[in-house]
Amino acid sequence: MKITEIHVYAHDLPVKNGPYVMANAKVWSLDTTLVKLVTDTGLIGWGETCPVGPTYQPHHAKGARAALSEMGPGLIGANPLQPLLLRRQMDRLLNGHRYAKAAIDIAGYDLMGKAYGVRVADLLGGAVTENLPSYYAAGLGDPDDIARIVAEKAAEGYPRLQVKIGGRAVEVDIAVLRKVWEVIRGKGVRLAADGNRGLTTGDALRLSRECLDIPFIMEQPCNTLQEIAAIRGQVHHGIYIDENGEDLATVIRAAGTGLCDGFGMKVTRIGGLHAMGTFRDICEARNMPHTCDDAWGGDIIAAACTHLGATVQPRLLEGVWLAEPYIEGTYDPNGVRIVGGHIKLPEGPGLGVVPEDGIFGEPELSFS
Ligand code: 0XW
Ligand code: MG
Repeated sequence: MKITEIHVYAHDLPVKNGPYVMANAKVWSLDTTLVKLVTDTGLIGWGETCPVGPTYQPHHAKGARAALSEMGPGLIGANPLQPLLLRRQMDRLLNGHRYAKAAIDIAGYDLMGKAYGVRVADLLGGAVTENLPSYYAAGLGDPDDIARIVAEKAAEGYPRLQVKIGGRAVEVDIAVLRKVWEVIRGKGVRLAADGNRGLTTGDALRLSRECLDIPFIMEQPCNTLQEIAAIRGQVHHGIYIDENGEDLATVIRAAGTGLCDGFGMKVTRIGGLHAMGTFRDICEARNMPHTCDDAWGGDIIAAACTHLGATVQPRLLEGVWLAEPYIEGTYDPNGVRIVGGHIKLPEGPGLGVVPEDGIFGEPELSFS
Protein backbone atom coordinates (compact mmCIF):
# COMPACT_ATOMS: atom_id res chain seq x y z
CA MET A 1 0.00 0.00 0.00
CA LYS A 2 1.24 3.50 -0.81
CA ILE A 3 0.23 6.92 0.46
CA THR A 4 -0.92 8.92 -2.58
CA GLU A 5 -2.40 12.04 -0.95
CA ILE A 6 -2.08 13.77 2.43
CA HIS A 7 -4.63 16.40 3.50
CA VAL A 8 -4.26 18.46 6.66
CA TYR A 9 -7.25 20.24 8.22
CA ALA A 10 -7.59 22.77 11.06
CA HIS A 11 -10.74 22.52 13.17
CA ASP A 12 -11.99 24.38 16.26
CA LEU A 13 -13.17 22.55 19.35
CA PRO A 14 -14.90 25.05 21.68
CA VAL A 15 -14.66 24.32 25.43
CA LYS A 16 -18.06 23.82 27.13
CA ASN A 17 -18.52 26.38 29.94
CA GLY A 18 -14.98 27.64 29.24
CA PRO A 19 -12.35 28.52 30.00
CA TYR A 20 -10.65 25.32 31.14
CA VAL A 21 -7.94 26.46 33.53
CA MET A 22 -4.65 24.82 34.52
CA ALA A 23 -1.59 26.25 36.28
CA ASN A 24 0.08 27.22 33.00
CA ALA A 25 -2.80 27.39 30.52
CA LYS A 26 -6.29 28.83 30.13
CA VAL A 27 -8.27 27.70 27.07
CA TRP A 28 -11.66 28.66 25.56
CA SER A 29 -11.34 26.75 22.32
CA LEU A 30 -8.79 24.30 20.91
CA ASP A 31 -7.35 24.34 17.45
CA THR A 32 -7.07 20.70 16.45
CA THR A 33 -5.25 19.30 13.40
CA LEU A 34 -6.67 16.41 11.39
CA VAL A 35 -4.70 14.36 8.89
CA LYS A 36 -6.34 12.35 6.11
CA LEU A 37 -4.13 9.80 4.33
CA VAL A 38 -5.40 8.59 0.95
CA THR A 39 -3.83 5.44 -0.50
CA ASP A 40 -3.50 3.71 -3.84
CA THR A 41 -5.99 1.08 -2.60
CA GLY A 42 -8.73 3.68 -2.14
CA LEU A 43 -8.59 3.17 1.65
CA ILE A 44 -8.47 6.33 3.77
CA GLY A 45 -6.95 6.76 7.25
CA TRP A 46 -7.48 9.55 9.79
CA GLY A 47 -5.11 10.96 12.41
CA GLU A 48 -5.27 13.91 14.80
CA THR A 49 -3.10 16.00 17.12
CA CYS A 50 -4.34 18.78 19.40
CA PRO A 51 -2.12 20.61 21.89
CA VAL A 52 -4.15 22.13 24.74
CA GLY A 53 -3.06 25.66 23.88
CA PRO A 54 0.51 26.85 23.27
CA THR A 55 1.71 26.86 26.90
CA TYR A 56 0.84 23.40 28.25
CA GLN A 57 3.77 21.66 26.54
CA PRO A 58 6.31 22.93 24.00
CA HIS A 59 3.71 22.18 21.29
CA HIS A 60 1.28 24.42 19.41
CA ALA A 61 -1.34 23.89 16.72
CA LYS A 62 0.37 25.94 14.02
CA GLY A 63 3.64 24.18 14.84
CA ALA A 64 1.97 20.83 14.20
CA ARG A 65 0.80 21.99 10.78
CA ALA A 66 4.20 23.53 9.93
CA ALA A 67 5.86 20.21 10.82
CA LEU A 68 3.35 18.32 8.67
CA SER A 69 4.02 20.66 5.77
CA GLU A 70 7.76 20.01 6.15
CA MET A 71 7.24 16.21 6.06
CA GLY A 72 4.26 15.95 3.68
CA PRO A 73 6.04 15.75 0.29
CA GLY A 74 8.54 13.18 1.60
CA LEU A 75 5.77 10.85 2.80
CA ILE A 76 4.06 10.45 -0.57
CA GLY A 77 4.75 6.87 -1.69
CA ALA A 78 5.48 5.62 1.88
CA ASN A 79 3.79 2.41 3.05
CA PRO A 80 1.38 3.15 5.92
CA LEU A 81 1.23 -0.54 6.86
CA GLN A 82 4.81 -0.36 8.24
CA PRO A 83 4.62 1.89 11.33
CA LEU A 84 8.29 1.49 12.27
CA LEU A 85 9.57 2.35 8.80
CA LEU A 86 7.08 5.20 8.57
CA ARG A 87 8.41 6.63 11.84
CA ARG A 88 12.01 6.35 10.63
CA GLN A 89 11.06 8.04 7.37
CA MET A 90 9.49 10.93 9.36
CA ASP A 91 12.66 11.15 11.49
CA ARG A 92 14.73 11.44 8.30
CA LEU A 93 12.55 14.33 7.17
CA LEU A 94 12.31 16.27 10.45
CA ASN A 95 14.00 16.15 13.84
CA GLY A 96 11.69 16.03 16.89
CA HIS A 97 8.08 17.26 16.58
CA ARG A 98 6.74 13.92 17.75
CA TYR A 99 3.32 15.45 18.40
CA ALA A 100 2.93 16.22 14.67
CA LYS A 101 4.34 12.85 13.57
CA ALA A 102 1.77 11.20 15.83
CA ALA A 103 -1.09 12.33 13.56
CA ILE A 104 0.51 10.44 10.62
CA ASP A 105 1.24 7.41 12.82
CA ILE A 106 -2.39 7.29 14.03
CA ALA A 107 -3.72 7.57 10.47
CA GLY A 108 -1.36 4.70 9.51
CA TYR A 109 -2.85 2.48 12.26
CA ASP A 110 -6.37 3.40 11.09
CA LEU A 111 -5.39 2.28 7.58
CA MET A 112 -3.76 -0.92 8.84
CA GLY A 113 -6.90 -1.86 10.75
CA LYS A 114 -9.06 -1.17 7.70
CA ALA A 115 -6.71 -3.12 5.41
CA TYR A 116 -6.61 -6.18 7.69
CA GLY A 117 -10.22 -5.90 8.89
CA VAL A 118 -9.29 -5.60 12.58
CA ARG A 119 -9.43 -3.00 15.35
CA VAL A 120 -6.41 -0.86 16.20
CA ALA A 121 -6.41 -2.46 19.68
CA ASP A 122 -5.76 -5.83 18.00
CA LEU A 123 -2.86 -4.39 16.02
CA LEU A 124 -1.42 -3.09 19.30
CA GLY A 125 -1.35 -6.53 20.88
CA GLY A 126 -4.99 -7.25 21.70
CA ALA A 127 -7.68 -5.76 23.90
CA VAL A 128 -7.92 -6.98 27.50
CA THR A 129 -11.22 -5.17 28.05
CA GLU A 130 -14.13 -3.74 26.08
CA ASN A 131 -15.08 -1.19 28.75
CA LEU A 132 -12.28 1.09 29.91
CA PRO A 133 -12.01 3.27 33.00
CA SER A 134 -11.71 7.00 32.39
CA TYR A 135 -10.91 9.78 34.85
CA TYR A 136 -12.30 13.26 35.19
CA ALA A 137 -9.94 16.24 35.45
CA ALA A 138 -11.56 19.21 37.19
CA GLY A 139 -9.86 22.48 36.17
CA LEU A 140 -8.29 24.92 38.61
CA GLY A 141 -10.97 26.37 40.89
CA ASP A 142 -11.89 27.23 44.45
CA PRO A 143 -12.42 24.53 47.08
CA ASP A 144 -16.24 24.51 47.13
CA ASP A 145 -16.62 24.43 43.34
CA ILE A 146 -14.07 21.67 42.89
CA ALA A 147 -15.54 19.61 45.74
CA ARG A 148 -18.99 19.89 44.09
CA ILE A 149 -17.64 18.76 40.68
CA VAL A 150 -15.71 15.91 42.24
CA ALA A 151 -18.79 14.70 44.18
CA GLU A 152 -20.86 14.74 40.97
CA LYS A 153 -18.23 12.87 38.96
CA ALA A 154 -17.69 10.24 41.68
CA ALA A 155 -21.47 9.67 41.73
CA GLU A 156 -21.45 9.34 37.93
CA GLY A 157 -19.09 6.38 38.26
CA TYR A 158 -15.60 7.75 37.54
CA PRO A 159 -13.12 5.45 39.32
CA ARG A 160 -10.47 8.18 39.42
CA LEU A 161 -10.49 11.96 39.71
CA GLN A 162 -7.84 14.53 39.03
CA VAL A 163 -7.84 18.00 40.57
CA LYS A 164 -5.64 20.77 39.33
CA ILE A 165 -3.29 22.65 41.62
CA GLY A 166 -0.38 25.06 41.14
CA GLY A 167 0.27 28.56 39.87
CA ARG A 168 -1.39 30.21 42.88
CA ALA A 169 -1.12 30.36 46.70
CA VAL A 170 -0.40 26.85 47.94
CA GLU A 171 -2.85 27.41 50.84
CA VAL A 172 -5.70 27.37 48.28
CA ASP A 173 -4.40 24.11 46.78
CA ILE A 174 -4.23 22.54 50.24
CA ALA A 175 -7.80 23.73 50.97
CA VAL A 176 -9.00 22.20 47.66
CA LEU A 177 -7.44 18.84 48.52
CA ARG A 178 -8.89 18.83 52.05
CA LYS A 179 -12.39 19.68 50.79
CA VAL A 180 -12.20 17.11 47.98
CA TRP A 181 -11.07 14.44 50.43
CA GLU A 182 -14.08 15.23 52.66
CA VAL A 183 -16.43 14.39 49.79
CA ILE A 184 -14.71 11.32 48.30
CA ARG A 185 -13.31 9.67 51.44
CA GLY A 186 -14.49 6.06 51.70
CA LYS A 187 -15.94 6.02 48.16
CA GLY A 188 -13.03 4.03 46.69
CA VAL A 189 -12.21 6.72 44.12
CA ARG A 190 -8.52 7.30 43.37
CA LEU A 191 -7.21 10.87 43.42
CA ALA A 192 -4.48 12.74 41.52
CA ALA A 193 -3.32 16.28 42.30
CA ASP A 194 -1.94 17.70 39.07
CA GLY A 195 0.39 20.69 39.42
CA ASN A 196 0.89 21.05 35.64
CA ARG A 197 4.47 22.26 36.37
CA GLY A 198 3.08 25.10 38.52
CA LEU A 199 4.45 24.46 42.04
CA THR A 200 7.79 25.49 43.45
CA THR A 201 9.71 22.72 45.16
CA GLY A 202 9.03 24.41 48.52
CA ASP A 203 5.27 24.52 47.91
CA ALA A 204 5.22 20.91 46.70
CA LEU A 205 6.95 19.80 49.91
CA ARG A 206 4.58 21.85 52.07
CA LEU A 207 1.49 20.53 50.26
CA SER A 208 2.63 16.94 50.72
CA ARG A 209 3.50 17.52 54.40
CA GLU A 210 0.18 19.21 55.19
CA CYS A 211 -1.90 16.56 53.40
CA LEU A 212 -0.18 13.50 54.86
CA ASP A 213 -3.51 11.81 55.58
CA ILE A 214 -4.85 12.18 52.01
CA PRO A 215 -3.86 9.40 49.60
CA PHE A 216 -3.33 11.20 46.29
CA ILE A 217 -0.55 11.00 43.76
CA MET A 218 1.21 14.23 42.79
CA GLU A 219 1.26 14.64 39.03
CA GLN A 220 3.91 16.85 37.43
CA PRO A 221 4.17 19.08 40.52
CA CYS A 222 7.12 21.18 39.30
CA ASN A 223 8.45 22.46 36.00
CA THR A 224 11.50 20.29 35.40
CA LEU A 225 12.87 16.82 36.10
CA GLN A 226 15.61 18.45 38.17
CA GLU A 227 13.05 20.02 40.47
CA ILE A 228 11.19 16.73 40.76
CA ALA A 229 14.45 14.93 41.57
CA ALA A 230 15.13 17.52 44.28
CA ILE A 231 11.87 16.79 46.13
CA ARG A 232 11.54 13.10 45.28
CA GLY A 233 13.11 11.76 48.49
CA GLN A 234 11.22 14.18 50.74
CA VAL A 235 7.59 14.03 49.59
CA HIS A 236 5.16 11.62 51.19
CA HIS A 237 3.06 11.06 48.09
CA GLY A 238 3.72 9.10 44.91
CA ILE A 239 4.94 11.20 41.99
CA TYR A 240 3.81 10.79 38.38
CA ILE A 241 5.54 12.58 35.52
CA ASP A 242 3.34 14.02 32.79
CA GLU A 243 4.57 17.01 30.73
CA ASN A 244 8.26 16.14 31.25
CA GLY A 245 7.75 12.63 29.78
CA GLU A 246 8.70 13.94 26.36
CA ASP A 247 10.18 10.86 24.73
CA LEU A 248 11.03 7.23 25.35
CA ALA A 249 14.59 8.08 26.43
CA THR A 250 13.21 10.28 29.23
CA VAL A 251 10.73 7.57 30.22
CA ILE A 252 13.55 5.00 30.45
CA ARG A 253 15.63 7.40 32.53
CA ALA A 254 12.76 8.30 34.87
CA ALA A 255 11.75 4.66 35.34
CA GLY A 256 15.35 3.43 35.64
CA THR A 257 16.42 5.99 38.22
CA GLY A 258 13.24 5.75 40.29
CA LEU A 259 12.39 9.38 39.66
CA CYS A 260 8.66 8.67 39.65
CA ASP A 261 6.05 6.06 40.48
CA GLY A 262 4.04 6.36 37.28
CA PHE A 263 3.18 8.57 34.35
CA GLY A 264 0.45 10.70 32.89
CA MET A 265 1.14 9.97 29.24
CA LYS A 266 -0.14 11.50 26.02
CA VAL A 267 -0.25 9.45 22.81
CA THR A 268 0.78 12.40 20.64
CA ARG A 269 3.57 13.69 22.92
CA ILE A 270 5.39 10.34 22.79
CA GLY A 271 5.03 10.19 19.00
CA GLY A 272 1.89 8.17 18.30
CA LEU A 273 0.57 4.66 18.83
CA HIS A 274 3.75 2.83 17.83
CA ALA A 275 5.82 4.66 20.47
CA MET A 276 2.96 4.50 22.97
CA GLY A 277 2.98 0.69 22.67
CA THR A 278 6.68 0.71 23.57
CA PHE A 279 5.95 3.06 26.49
CA ARG A 280 3.21 0.69 27.72
CA ASP A 281 5.67 -2.23 27.62
CA ILE A 282 8.40 -0.31 29.49
CA CYS A 283 5.85 0.54 32.19
CA GLU A 284 4.68 -3.06 32.39
CA ALA A 285 8.27 -4.30 32.75
CA ARG A 286 8.72 -1.93 35.71
CA ASN A 287 5.16 -2.30 37.13
CA MET A 288 4.48 1.39 36.73
CA PRO A 289 0.91 2.66 36.44
CA HIS A 290 0.08 5.25 33.81
CA THR A 291 -2.75 7.03 32.11
CA CYS A 292 -3.40 6.85 28.39
CA ASP A 293 -4.48 10.34 27.37
CA ASP A 294 -4.07 13.08 25.00
CA ALA A 295 -3.66 16.77 25.66
CA TRP A 296 -7.02 17.46 23.99
CA GLY A 297 -8.69 16.59 20.66
CA GLY A 298 -11.85 15.11 19.14
CA ASP A 299 -13.13 11.66 18.18
CA ILE A 300 -10.03 10.52 16.28
CA ILE A 301 -7.61 11.10 19.12
CA ALA A 302 -10.20 9.75 21.57
CA ALA A 303 -10.41 6.51 19.60
CA ALA A 304 -6.59 6.23 19.42
CA CYS A 305 -6.26 6.63 23.22
CA THR A 306 -9.06 4.13 23.84
CA HIS A 307 -7.62 1.43 21.55
CA LEU A 308 -4.20 1.71 23.23
CA GLY A 309 -5.75 1.91 26.71
CA ALA A 310 -7.63 -1.34 26.02
CA THR A 311 -4.28 -3.17 25.69
CA VAL A 312 -2.82 -2.00 29.02
CA GLN A 313 -2.77 -4.41 32.00
CA PRO A 314 -5.88 -3.29 33.92
CA ARG A 315 -3.98 -3.03 37.24
CA LEU A 316 -1.58 -0.54 35.65
CA LEU A 317 -4.13 1.55 33.74
CA GLU A 318 -4.87 4.78 35.59
CA GLY A 319 -7.54 5.61 33.04
CA VAL A 320 -8.07 6.98 29.57
CA TRP A 321 -8.75 10.71 29.58
CA LEU A 322 -10.83 12.10 26.74
CA ALA A 323 -11.76 15.71 26.00
CA GLU A 324 -15.27 14.58 24.98
CA PRO A 325 -17.11 15.76 28.16
CA TYR A 326 -15.42 19.19 27.95
CA ILE A 327 -15.98 20.07 24.26
CA GLU A 328 -18.79 21.04 21.90
CA GLY A 329 -19.17 19.00 18.73
CA THR A 330 -18.28 15.54 17.48
CA TYR A 331 -16.99 14.18 14.15
CA ASP A 332 -18.97 10.96 14.10
CA PRO A 333 -22.41 10.47 15.71
CA ASN A 334 -21.15 7.03 16.81
CA GLY A 335 -17.87 8.44 18.13
CA VAL A 336 -16.19 7.67 21.44
CA ARG A 337 -18.21 8.66 24.55
CA ILE A 338 -17.78 8.42 28.31
CA VAL A 339 -20.77 6.90 30.08
CA GLY A 340 -20.71 6.31 33.84
CA GLY A 341 -17.00 7.16 33.94
CA HIS A 342 -16.19 4.40 31.42
CA ILE A 343 -15.56 4.17 27.66
CA LYS A 344 -16.74 1.45 25.31
CA LEU A 345 -13.99 0.31 22.93
CA PRO A 346 -14.97 1.21 19.34
CA GLU A 347 -15.62 -1.77 17.13
CA GLY A 348 -13.41 -0.83 14.19
CA PRO A 349 -12.17 -1.73 11.68
CA GLY A 350 -9.21 0.57 12.31
CA LEU A 351 -10.05 3.30 14.80
CA GLY A 352 -13.78 2.72 14.28
CA VAL A 353 -14.49 6.46 13.92
CA VAL A 354 -15.53 7.88 10.56
CA PRO A 355 -15.73 11.69 10.36
CA GLU A 356 -18.88 12.98 8.64
CA ASP A 357 -18.23 13.97 5.04
CA GLY A 358 -16.94 17.52 4.64
CA ILE A 359 -17.07 18.25 8.41
CA PHE A 360 -13.58 19.82 8.43
CA GLY A 361 -14.14 21.99 5.34
CA GLU A 362 -11.30 22.60 2.90
CA PRO A 363 -7.82 21.26 3.80
CA GLU A 364 -5.22 23.83 4.90
CA LEU A 365 -2.47 21.75 3.26
CA SER A 366 -2.54 19.05 0.62
CA PHE A 367 0.26 16.91 -0.85
CA SER A 368 0.08 14.38 -3.68
C1 0XW B 1 -6.10 16.18 32.24
N1 0XW B 1 -5.36 16.20 31.01
C2 0XW B 1 -5.19 14.84 30.53
C3 0XW B 1 -6.12 17.01 30.04
C4 0XW B 1 -5.54 18.36 29.98
O1 0XW B 1 -5.32 18.71 28.66
C5 0XW B 1 -4.26 18.30 30.73
C6 0XW B 1 -4.03 16.88 31.03
C7 0XW B 1 -3.12 16.65 32.22
O2 0XW B 1 -3.24 15.66 32.96
O3 0XW B 1 -2.19 17.42 32.45
MG1 MG C 1 -1.29 16.06 33.90
